[in-house]
Amino acid sequence: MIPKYIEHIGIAVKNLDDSIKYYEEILGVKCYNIEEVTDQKVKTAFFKIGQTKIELLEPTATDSPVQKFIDKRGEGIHHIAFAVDDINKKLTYLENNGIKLIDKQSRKGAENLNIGFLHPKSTFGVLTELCEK
Ligand code: CMX
Repeated sequence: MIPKYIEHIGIAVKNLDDSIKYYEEILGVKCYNIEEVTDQKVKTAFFKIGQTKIELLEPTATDSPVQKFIDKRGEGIHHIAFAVDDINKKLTYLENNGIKLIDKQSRKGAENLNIGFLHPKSTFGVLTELCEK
């Protein structure tokens, strides 16, 4: 199960507009997509840095997983996402190797990718996402 590259890094923020301003005006990277993922209760903003994206995540509901994260830990790195092929095969492989899955089967995520999350309790504290184009 070799990840191809880091697809994106997800960052939990309280306010998308304020954080976009920092990325655009201070770091100088352009936001190329803003998308609400209703299923995940987040509004996202994407930036490309080389092959890897930064995904800013603003919660859209009090019961959003990102709101829960911010309440508990504050703003900051929320997850890391690896690009893979054959995502469902990879999820099965991981489960067979004792990794706790949040998603047993892939589902549609932002940017129309097939995604699946691994539980941070089995990945040394890092919420991990697999993504397939
Ligand atoms: N990174 C690392 N650890 C995390 C975490 C994160 N992002 N989110 C929660 N945890 C830890 C908590 O700190 C807690 O640890 P302790 O028990 O030691 O305190 C434990 O995991 C359980 O956390 P919780 O706050 O009780 O939250 P839940 O169990 O309700 O949910 C999780 C945690 C990861 C299962 C849930 O957030 C989830 O299913 N996430 C996947 C979906 C998601 O995050 N969607 C938003 C992004 C979508 C997108 O990218 O488009």
